[in-house]
Amino acid sequence: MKIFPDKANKIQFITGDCFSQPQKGKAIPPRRDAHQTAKFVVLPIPYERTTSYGKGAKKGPDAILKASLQLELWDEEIKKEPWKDGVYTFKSFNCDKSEKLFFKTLETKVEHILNSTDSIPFFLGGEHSITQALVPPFLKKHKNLSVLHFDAHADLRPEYEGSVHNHACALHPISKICKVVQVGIRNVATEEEKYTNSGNVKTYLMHENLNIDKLSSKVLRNLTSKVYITIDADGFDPSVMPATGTPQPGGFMWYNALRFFKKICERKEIVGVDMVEVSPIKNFSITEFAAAKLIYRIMGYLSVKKR
Ligand SMILES: [Mn+2]
Repeated sequence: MKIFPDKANKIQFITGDCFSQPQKGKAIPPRRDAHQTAKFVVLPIPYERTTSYGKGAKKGPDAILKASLQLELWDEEIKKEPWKDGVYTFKSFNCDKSEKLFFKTLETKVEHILNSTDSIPFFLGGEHSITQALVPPFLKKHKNLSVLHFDAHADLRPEYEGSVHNHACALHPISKICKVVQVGIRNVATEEEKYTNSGNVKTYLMHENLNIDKLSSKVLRNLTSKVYITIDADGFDPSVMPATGTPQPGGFMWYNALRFFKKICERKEIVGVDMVEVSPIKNFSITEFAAAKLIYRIMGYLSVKKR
């Protein structure tokens, strides 16, 4: 593994290697080489420009990191402490630039991470359009990659409100360059219907796929061997993750989603994950905590696997 040259970014751990800031009374000094040896790296990306309904996605990454302080390090389902495999959290990515420059520099940053570590990156959004910059570097690194898209919305519009980088278009450019398998979908616009179940896209509508075991078998058959997972908070039922910009009734319940992700993690090689569209509601922290717990649980599913 190459040395990670990003020296400015040696920050934000809990108990040495976990994915948040030092926890009072529990902090262990990070190992010097944590960023090279960590099995997981976390990049917060507080980007928000095109949210169309509820605002606040830019506050998502910090809220998730803060909520992660409340996680028990021993995971009750995994029955071990996944953080011990090493989790390195980067400083938040600077989103304060023009749209064009933002997408270009984010892609470069991801490429840099992939070229300098073998860690599995977890990205914290931010609005869903960031996925457009996150996936292409993975396609350069991995042959036979597909994207698992967990969302209430198909996000397949070629452009929306004058921007190709609108959150409503998040998956459109990706669907042109690799296979996309969508789950949780329960909101499709007239103009994007033609992009569902067409070309590289396989769409599983939520109401037609309420049996999670059957759904996961179908999804597994459609994904390639290596998988990038993009998780929009609104893929969950709003009772699980209420704080999100464009909520929709009737999404994945907590344990169903976990069972689903566990199967995917067991059967496929997961190369990267993003968790987007958490828009914190003041004094109502369940969404960011659920997101932190989900991320830690997915790390757990991956940590019990032999790579
Ligand atoms: Mn969505």
